[in-house]
Amino acid sequence: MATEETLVLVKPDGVARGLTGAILARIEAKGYALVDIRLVEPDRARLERHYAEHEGKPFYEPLLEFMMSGPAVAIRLAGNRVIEGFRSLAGTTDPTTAAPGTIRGDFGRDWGVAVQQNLVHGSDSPESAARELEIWFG
Ligand code: DAT
Ligand code: MG
Repeated sequence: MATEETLVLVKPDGVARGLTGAILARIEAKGYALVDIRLVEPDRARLERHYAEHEGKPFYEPLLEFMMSGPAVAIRLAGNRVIEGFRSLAGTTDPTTAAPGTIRGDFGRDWGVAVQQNLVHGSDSPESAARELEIWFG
């Protein structure tokens, strides 16, 4: 057993489309523990910290604009190998080709939306999880 914590975000598209409950249901069905959860309206400064690794990339500005387009839900999630496990539940980054059975594959739209509208974020390593949990939960 390697119990660990990760940061999950239900992004503004997930909240706006009323999918928060469906996404939480999958997380809970897997057996992960909700340690903390809150509705957030992140400002630019917080998003710049969160997405620091992507600064300068072509999709950086549209990504920040999208993340400021409405409320999101931040979740501190705990479980056995939850960092890798949640990313497996989420599916690959581009929802157009994410596998069926994953959050992005089942709920991601394939028309008229950009890649950043992929419903969820999950930390990608123990180092990222520690850094991101500090940014969103202090
Ligand atoms: P992930 O969210 O799967 O960890 P990432 O960390 O590489 O993916 O990128 C962060 C977010 O940026 C991603 O959820 C959506 C957006 N993004 C990534 N690559 C993109 C691209 N080529 N075009 C548009 N948006 C992109
Ligand atoms: Mg990432």
